[in-house]
Amino acid sequence: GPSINAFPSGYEDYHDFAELTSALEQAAADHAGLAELDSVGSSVEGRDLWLMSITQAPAGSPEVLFTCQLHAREHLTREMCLHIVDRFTDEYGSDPAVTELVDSRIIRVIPSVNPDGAEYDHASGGFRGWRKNRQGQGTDLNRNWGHQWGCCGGSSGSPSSDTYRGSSAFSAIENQHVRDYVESRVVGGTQRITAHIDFHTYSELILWPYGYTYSDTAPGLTAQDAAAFEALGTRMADTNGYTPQQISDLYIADGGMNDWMWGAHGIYSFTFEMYPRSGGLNGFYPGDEVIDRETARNDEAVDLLLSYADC
Ligand code: ING
Ligand code: ZN
Repeated sequence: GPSINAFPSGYEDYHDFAELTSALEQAAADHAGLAELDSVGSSVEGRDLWLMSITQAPAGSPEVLFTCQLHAREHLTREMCLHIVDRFTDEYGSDPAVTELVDSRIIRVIPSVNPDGAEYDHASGGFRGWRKNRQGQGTDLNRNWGHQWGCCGGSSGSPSSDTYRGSSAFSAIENQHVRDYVESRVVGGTQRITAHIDFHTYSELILWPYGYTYSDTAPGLTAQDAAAFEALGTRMADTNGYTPQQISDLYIADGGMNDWMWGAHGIYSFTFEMYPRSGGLNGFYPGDEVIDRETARNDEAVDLLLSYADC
């Protein structure tokens, strides 16, 4: 496989899989009745795909999903999801905004959709720059979703490619489990999840569907829908300083998670590309001194999405 590179700076505060697991178990134990830890299934190598649910809201309240680390090397996103878990548990009852949201929303957090790739990337003393999962030569989990899968560009049919789309839509086991979970939230014919952010690094962007086409309208995406995405995306960007745009304004990419969440389920689904704004391979490995600042940077945007979730 690819060679191992030295970390550019301090890395100790990032959570490896064992540390992620114990942090989530501890948060659930410390906040029984507020936070519940489940697994939506196992990765190719048998690691749990953890799901934390946080709520004090009545059953039937709007649900909002946060997913992190579809891409192995995007380690800051795992810390982002952990920060969301910590904030909506530790600050419940003391921070008024947090309390109001937890009282009226069901918050769902999947901190690592690709734990195998993350462990592989994270070799002792260095990193590999690994993006995909660990099934065969690896599938790009953000090119394997089943809305217009492989239709249009930005993905590859070659298993050695970094953007390999897999042998069919949802051929990646991790995506099957997340798909099945999202589909399980269709209750009485209604999808309970109304909004979603998929966190990636890097470039400091807020992105919305579709990625498979340059057009801002397409089957299932009216001009009114496109305007709603742009309005909410722009409002969130005003809070964190990211640049708001449609996915395909960055590049055409088919099989992405946002396209499926919107196209198949009508969920207001965004991608946040976190810190830094630019960089080469080292852009995936900021030192751990940025974790607190760059995760808290998204607090207001997360709150905005949660408060819009009944629209
Ligand atoms: N960027 C995303 C990627 O998967 C993206 C951009 C977002 C594409 C949403 C498609 C849909 O290529 C990174 N850094 O992974
Ligand atoms: Zn990514």
